[in-house]
Amino acid sequence: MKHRTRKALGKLACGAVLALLAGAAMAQSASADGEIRKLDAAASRVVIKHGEWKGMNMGAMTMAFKVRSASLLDGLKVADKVRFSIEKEGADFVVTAISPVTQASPLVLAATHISGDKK
Ligand SMILES: [Cu+2]
Repeated sequence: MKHRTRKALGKLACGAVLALLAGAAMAQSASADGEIRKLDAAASRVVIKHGEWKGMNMGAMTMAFKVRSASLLDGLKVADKVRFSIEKEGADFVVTAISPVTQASPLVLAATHISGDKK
């Protein structure tokens, strides 16, 4: 009887560890801002220059990503500033979402407005 109880507990603990590992794997996604350096829709790849990325433990670099679907690259072009999300799949970083970031920041818009008022 005692043996049985211990075995059951062992199984339970093992399940809990697996759940924790699964949770850690799912947490391997992040988003960042970058600039498109290269587009290859046919190969579902994109090369993005990104700044320091603390969440992913990376310094500033230019790196290649797979994209989940080539259609994610529709309407994008080299030199576009983008915000993108990635997920780690094995050894690959896969882009799951990517969209252009508008060039004019609120600060620039404010400056334009002030100079406009002076006229
Ligand atoms: Cu990187």
